[in-house]
Amino acid sequence: MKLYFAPRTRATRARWLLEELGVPYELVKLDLARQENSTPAYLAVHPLGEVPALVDGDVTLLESLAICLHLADRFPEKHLAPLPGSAERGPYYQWMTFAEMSLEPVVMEFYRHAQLSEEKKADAHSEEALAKHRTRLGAVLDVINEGLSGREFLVGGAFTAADVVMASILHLANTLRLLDGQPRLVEYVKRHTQRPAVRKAVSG
Ligand SMILES: N[C@@H](CCC(=O)N[C@@H](CS)C(=O)NCC(=O)O)C(=O)O
Repeated sequence: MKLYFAPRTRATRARWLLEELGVPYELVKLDLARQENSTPAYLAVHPLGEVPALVDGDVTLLESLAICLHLADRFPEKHLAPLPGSAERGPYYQWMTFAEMSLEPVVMEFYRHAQLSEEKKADAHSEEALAKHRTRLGAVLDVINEGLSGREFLVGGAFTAADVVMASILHLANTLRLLDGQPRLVEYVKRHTQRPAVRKAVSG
């Protein structure tokens, strides 16, 4: 397997999962600042020039969520995904997609806002939009907080790929100081980002 990767991007979640699985893979690092993701060679792999992309045999996969779902299923003996049809499989899909479809978009609104100039940040329209996003974010975080009530992991009492995806996005939220007032979520992020596989996934 070959993972196309760039540091501090959504590709880290795929690399983290590969490290958790402990399976061999080739890492192809792209320097986004040098636009190595815009070469004809890479556009032939990912037509949008985004990372990650995973080549697994004859199949090339785009989308970090699809890559994580695929990798966790591909090595069932590693127990990083509940089996299809099991009671835990539905909640597993739920948390994977909740992280990607409900949490990530609102966190990205704050990420983009943080990149604005001070002048644009102070703009009334921007302030108003941010207030709306803050309400939405609070509601989304409350759902996750409730889901983690009395549990260490999202699904079935054990670490799964759903924790990789959720903790990755919550980690970004935490660096943006969006988890202030959510101690359970901060603790969840800290616990998961201290895993040895994370250290390997962000190294070198
Ligand atoms: N939904 C896609 C989004 C991929 C994406 O937007 N990747 C960003 C990095 S996080 C990227 O490669 N951007 C290209 C660039 O910055 O030039 C996924 O989850 O894989």
